[in-house]
Amino acid sequence: MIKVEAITLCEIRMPLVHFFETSFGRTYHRRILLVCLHCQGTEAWGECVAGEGPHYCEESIDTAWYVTREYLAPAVLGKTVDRGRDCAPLFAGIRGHRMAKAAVENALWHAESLQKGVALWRLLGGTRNQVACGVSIGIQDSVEQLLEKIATELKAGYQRIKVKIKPGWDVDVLERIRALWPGILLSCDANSAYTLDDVDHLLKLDAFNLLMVEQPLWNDDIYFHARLQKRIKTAICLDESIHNARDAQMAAELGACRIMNIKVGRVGGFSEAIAVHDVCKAAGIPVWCGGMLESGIGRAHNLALSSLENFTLPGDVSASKRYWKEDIIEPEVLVSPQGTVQLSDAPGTGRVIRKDLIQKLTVREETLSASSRKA
Ligand code: OSB
Ligand code: MG
Repeated sequence: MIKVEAITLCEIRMPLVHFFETSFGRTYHRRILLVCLHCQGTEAWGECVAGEGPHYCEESIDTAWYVTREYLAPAVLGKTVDRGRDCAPLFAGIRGHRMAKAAVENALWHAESLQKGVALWRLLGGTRNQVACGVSIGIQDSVEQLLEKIATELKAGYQRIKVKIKPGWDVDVLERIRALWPGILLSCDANSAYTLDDVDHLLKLDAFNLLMVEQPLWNDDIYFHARLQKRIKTAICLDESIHNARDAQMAAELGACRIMNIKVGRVGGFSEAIAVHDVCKAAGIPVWCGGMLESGIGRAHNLALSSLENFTLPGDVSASKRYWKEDIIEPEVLVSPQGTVQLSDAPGTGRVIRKDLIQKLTVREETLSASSRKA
């Protein structure tokens, strides 16, 4: 039994070690909403992966703060639940805001794993304690800089390189990469930067033996990706357009992709992420875990999810030090020279939350309790 007595919302500001650029813009620092549930002596944490603005999806850290404070926290405060899985039904009357919901739900799963004294990855139904890691490399100021970054990550042992593309930074860039590394596992991510007018151009990607091209078309589209997948040989991977298990089923039935990326924030929490995983497994579609430039809390949750059976491709789950000078968990996420992360059997995520450091990074904080809401 988990009783949620109080919830602390905490916004931290963390500068990135290196800027991260996608087809929708460049990020130099992250504003991250952390959610801490206070449950009879247990403190459980979740991370909201929404960005600073509504660019990857409709949510932002400020919409997430608002909806958590006004709707999600009141839905769980003072409630007693048995399991993290029981969280989603409490939010049934609240539409959308999946990243905000995921932070609360995932914290409840964390609470459950701590209370039961089991590893979170086992609670989620994971079957492997070693996770394969790839990296996502943003658009750089020059191709030379990108090639240098790829060389560094390959030397570190990462098993798959993904590069961000957009019109004007695509075919020529991939040509330069393949000239140096003809055999590496390579993919690209357009973050919805193209339209059907670009199909002939997108077909040129078939020359590069890519593992996949991620979300080439509109963020809210499945149907036209199916039309494109009929023409392009490279496997399409959907990211932005998959919000739940029904979307995954539709994409599978339409043939809109041959690979899927699962981000627990994008689908609203661990229970829906597991449901998407199961749909893909039944449809024969391999999945991998996406990343959203998470701090250690979200990073550890992504690793736990990646232990499920059908996560057979390397995920965007990489070391803390690629993003942060100092991460807010201890030990931070370390990647082996073989490009893997070892999952621990300790309760929860096997990491200590560095509350001292969180305190230093905090720019706003508010604690809500069942009694304060009634006032
Ligand atoms: O599409 O995967 C994406 C970051 C922000 C928004 C969208 C995406 C990304 C990444 C980051 O690729 C991957 C990571 O966290 O390492
Ligand atoms: Mg993506």
